[in-house]
Amino acid sequence: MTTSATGDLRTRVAIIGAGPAGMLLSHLLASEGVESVVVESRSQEYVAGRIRAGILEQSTVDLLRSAGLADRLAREGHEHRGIYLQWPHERHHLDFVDLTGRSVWVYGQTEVQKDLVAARTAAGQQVHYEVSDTALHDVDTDHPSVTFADSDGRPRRVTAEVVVGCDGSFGPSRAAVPDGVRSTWEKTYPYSWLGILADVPPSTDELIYAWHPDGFAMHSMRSSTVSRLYLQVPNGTDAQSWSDDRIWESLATRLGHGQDGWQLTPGPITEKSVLPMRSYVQTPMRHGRLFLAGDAAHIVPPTGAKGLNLAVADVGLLAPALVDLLSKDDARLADAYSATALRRVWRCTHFSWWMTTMLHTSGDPFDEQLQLSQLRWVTSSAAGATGLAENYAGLPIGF
Ligand code: RFL
Ligand code: PHB
Repeated sequence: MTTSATGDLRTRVAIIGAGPAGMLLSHLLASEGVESVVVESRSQEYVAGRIRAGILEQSTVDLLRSAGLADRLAREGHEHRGIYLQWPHERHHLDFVDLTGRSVWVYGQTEVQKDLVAARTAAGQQVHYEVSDTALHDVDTDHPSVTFADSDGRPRRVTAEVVVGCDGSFGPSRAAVPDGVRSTWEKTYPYSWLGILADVPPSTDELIYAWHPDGFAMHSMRSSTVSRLYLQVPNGTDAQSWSDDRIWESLATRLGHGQDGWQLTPGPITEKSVLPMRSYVQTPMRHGRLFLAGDAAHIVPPTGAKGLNLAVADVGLLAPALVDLLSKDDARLADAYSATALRRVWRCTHFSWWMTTMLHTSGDPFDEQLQLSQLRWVTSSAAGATGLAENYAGLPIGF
């Protein structure tokens, strides 16, 4: 990388966004000798502190391991064999290891992000935090660039051979694909999640996904002392309008406190927020020398635990494609990137929609009977259970 007297930078890959997709991409490229510069609108602490995903699928763990990023995950993550699916008076365990030979890990996105930042900091990666006015230029030429104002307000330009948009759903990259080229698909669901973090040991050994006439509820966790729980709430709900007591009472009802002696233990709530549910896909995931990865190209509702895993899968495909393109002048993987990545994106989009619509109540009694019928099938038929397990524990990278 070179820096001119005016502060302009030249690198091979300019990455917009220092979330999991952007930081993992810079790591994988560096391990193959391809340098990059990352620009991020938020502070390092803000990005690492955002409470988001909690489940890593097998292929994500495999990729982090092979990239040398899984030491703490091996020590502090918790491997789970499966999940519980339940509805009033019935709880069923789906054992993914028995069904598919694959498992999942409880390890928060906050921890993945800290591990990525530690590895990139140790390697001297250049990341510009707290930038503003990020803009993409000349992406359909072979000298694209990104301009921004650095944290002191100074205008900067990074000129690269490739720009990768890892800037999530609010970043400028997806709109840098011209209107006549891009297609978008979108669905907004008529409900949201109220999520809490609580300083209390989980009341379950593995995650519980619960259908209930009052609405969906889920019991997840972050560690042996921290629980993460969710309640279906109407769109537009203000998190602060739900008192802690009301949250624990609703969780107890929907998760079946007292059912077969199972107890939900409440505890101090340390974080409360509302998460809208949306599906979104933008195609193609490449335009000229601009590539999109992660939430910049697609959003899924969290019910299938796919958002972070899909971002990692994109980057797992994109890194070798860019190495071939830039170091070997071989464009085959780069040319195939969008179509290959979109196969998995649409699979996960369908799975996330399927889990969401199976478990959230809409108030329509006909739909409720279909949901219960589907839940009975998924938990009693080997074919139904295996289909869910295969999608949840994750398809291999490159599917
Ligand atoms: P990220 O993590 O959103 O990172 C994008 C980064 O780009 C930065 N950025 C810019 N940088 C420079 N210039 C600009 N103009 C920029 N605009 C934006 C942002 O500040 C940010 O740091 O996307 P990435 O890397 O693709 O990773 C994707 C995952 O973060 C995401 O899929 C999951 O977290 C989704 N998700 C969840 N997934 C789950 O599997 N389970 C969950 O429980 C879960 N909870 C969530 C979530 C996503 C949420 N968002 C996006 C609203 C909860 C929330 C609140
Ligand atoms: C979480 O722990 O935050 C979590 C787990 C599984 C999901 C969604 C969120 O499906």
